[in-house]
Amino acid sequence: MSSDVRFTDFKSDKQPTWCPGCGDFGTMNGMMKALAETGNNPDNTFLVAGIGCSGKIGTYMHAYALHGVHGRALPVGIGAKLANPNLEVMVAGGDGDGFSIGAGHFVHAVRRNVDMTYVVMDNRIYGLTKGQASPTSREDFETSTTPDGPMQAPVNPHALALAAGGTFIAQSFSSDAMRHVEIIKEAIEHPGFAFVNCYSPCVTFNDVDTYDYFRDSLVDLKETDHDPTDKDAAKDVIFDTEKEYQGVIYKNEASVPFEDRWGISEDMSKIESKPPEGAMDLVREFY
Ligand SMILES: Cc1ncc(C[n+]2csc(CCOP(=O)(O)OP(=O)(O)O)c2C)c(N)n1
Ligand code: SF4
Repeated sequence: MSSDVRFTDFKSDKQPTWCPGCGDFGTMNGMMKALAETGNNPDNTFLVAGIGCSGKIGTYMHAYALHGVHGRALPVGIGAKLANPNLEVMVAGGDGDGFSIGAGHFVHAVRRNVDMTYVVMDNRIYGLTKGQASPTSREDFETSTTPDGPMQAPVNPHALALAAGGTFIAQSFSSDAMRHVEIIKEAIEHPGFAFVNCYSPCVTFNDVDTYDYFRDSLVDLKETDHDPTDKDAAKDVIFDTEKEYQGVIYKNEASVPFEDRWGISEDMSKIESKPPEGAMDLVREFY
């Protein structure tokens, strides 16, 4: 891997169509910086994006990329990593993509613990489809389709991840650029499935979960005595509904990625084109 890669090497030549001020700009810039600063380059990086405003990131970043099907980015990332463990795999998408239609994949991706990074660009709304409530919207968040709010408590993605055996669970904020980069770098370097929920405000459809709101309310775990290797301490943070936190909430230092546990270290993209000896005899046995 080249050491002189700059974060701008991860920028594609496409002009983002995100609204001016959208949190997704900061989230993406931080991801590119973190990739460059961890010694990655566009040639070894595979980015899988979901569907949504957030999903457009697959077009705006220069790397191997796939803009997939709504809620289905994670299994594609897992498959790619297992087929070629040399790839740096990053998956990104919105809170709708990850925690409603893709919720099943999220839980099972966490369980499997393949070495990859999952960044959820959480704006607590469906942006692309023009402002409906998402799974992380507040109970009383009024939208055109939920005039009295969703009338149910939001999903707690960190709790889902912890319950599924998550080995790296974190929260960042797109506007706190330095901390966002630090957290994503730690996620990339974690051996296993690293989940970072990033608050990425939607300036067009969400006038509640704004930059000002997050700036005023976020408590940085780095400035507290929080020990991310302590699961009980992580639970306290995750179930504290009175405060918003940023930082690494939980990290299992004994994490062994799925592919290392099961000896999947071969780059399958280099498999010879002819079948292994005896393979055809085996196939004929079942005719
Ligand atoms: C199978 C399927 N169902 C529904 C949609 C419509 N759809 C497109 S994006 C989206 C939700 C977007 O919200 P989120 O994932 O939070 O991303 P954001 O746009 O806020 O970044 C929906 C429901 C779709 N494209 N495909
Ligand atoms: S609608 Fe919201 S999430 Fe989508 S680009 Fe605009 S500000 Fe960003």
